[in-house]
Amino acid sequence: MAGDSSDIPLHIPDAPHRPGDESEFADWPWKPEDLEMLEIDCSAEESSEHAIGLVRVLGDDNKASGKWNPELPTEDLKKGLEHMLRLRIFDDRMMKMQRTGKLSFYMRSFGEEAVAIAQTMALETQDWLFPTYRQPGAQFVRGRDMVSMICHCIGNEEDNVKGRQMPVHYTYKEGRFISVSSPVGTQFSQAVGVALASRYKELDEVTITWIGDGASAEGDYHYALNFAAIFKAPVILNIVNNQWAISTHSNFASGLQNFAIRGIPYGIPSIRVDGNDFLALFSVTRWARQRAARGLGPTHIEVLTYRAGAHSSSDDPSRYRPRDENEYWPGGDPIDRLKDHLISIGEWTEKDHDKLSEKLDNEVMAAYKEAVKFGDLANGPYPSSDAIFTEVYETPPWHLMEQWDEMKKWRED
Ligand SMILES: Cc1ncc(C[n+]2csc(CCOP(=O)(O)OP(=O)(O)O)c2C)c(N)n1
Ligand SMILES: [Mg+2]
Repeated sequence: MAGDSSDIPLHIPDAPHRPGDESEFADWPWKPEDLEMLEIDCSAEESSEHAIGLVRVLGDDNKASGKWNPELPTEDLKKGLEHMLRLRIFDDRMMKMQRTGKLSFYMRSFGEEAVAIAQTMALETQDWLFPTYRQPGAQFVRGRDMVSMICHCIGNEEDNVKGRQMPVHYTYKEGRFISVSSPVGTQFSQAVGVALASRYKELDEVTITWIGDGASAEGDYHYALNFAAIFKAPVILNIVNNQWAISTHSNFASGLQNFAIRGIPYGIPSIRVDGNDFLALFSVTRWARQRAARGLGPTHIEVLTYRAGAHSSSDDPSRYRPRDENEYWPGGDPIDRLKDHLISIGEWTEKDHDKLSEKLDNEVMAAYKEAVKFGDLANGPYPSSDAIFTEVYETPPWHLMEQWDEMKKWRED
């Protein structure tokens, strides 16, 4: 381990497993029956057990039990399964498009599909979403058209942000899905600001935001928690601990092995939840929404999961972790788990699953064909370069006008 063998007299954490090592994760001691439902007006201290433990609903056999079981109608479970499968198939196709030069860059949500989908389904449509690039699935829940998402990823004429953002850095105004920011972490304090505005205006709106384990080492995370606690902002603050930043293990982002309990000293009730358990995620988020809506303030949630794929299309995880590590993750795969649950209650079959996969694959392919009618990456047409200067200022300041004129001259040459 680098921390033990280095000449530097500092402890430099290393990842538990590196390429060539055998991955090993300790078995989870947590069971769905462990934790009681928390009182809606509980204090931060009263949530300690929930921050140290793990809220689960689906047990090792994928049967639902325990006090946190949200008792969702089967139709909602099927809808959740469909959205998760849609996202996985969409991601796989888009990744292939990137590898064949049809997209410049891509990021998958592989292994984390439950997070944004279950959590957004637990909210109301007027609630604000401040996501990272790892929560595009929320848009499916809010009804975004896949053609529009692909046009954005290509950056063609129909891209709703006109090429100003990297692929997968979506923005979807109609669904209150705020633009993903490339500098990681900024959304966390912005979300608290919007939540405070909703409270100030006495609107029935809650804000949810997510940050990665890596980005939670930044100041933005701490400012957000402090402001949210002081002003009792109606906000749900999620840290998605998927074990990795890019090549940096989560033990580089916190001196603790637990991210949830960091909310307690700020005075925020904090819960750790199994991020691959659709039902547990739904339940914890619905509880946090009720708290926020009743004026009881923020909730801090660690979503415990594993980034099963590469960080992005520019990353090769086999350089820094065992290739098959995701297969050893004790939380399994979120799609398989909800699927097994539905099969166990007699509401789903392997055949239904295959049929749905085929339908979704056709949907994705048809959407891609439709999207390239508005321009492909190689040939365009692309948004006008004027878009760099438009729609930010009502009247652009003189120095931007000068640059704009310069660009126009350069374009004419
Ligand atoms: C402020 C800032 N620093 C560094 C980067 C480069 N970068 C992009 S994503 C990333 C890792 C983030 O990891 P994490 O927060 O755990 O999110 P995950 O990708 O695991 O979802 C880094 C270092 C960036 N985009 N912005
Ligand atoms: Mg991470």
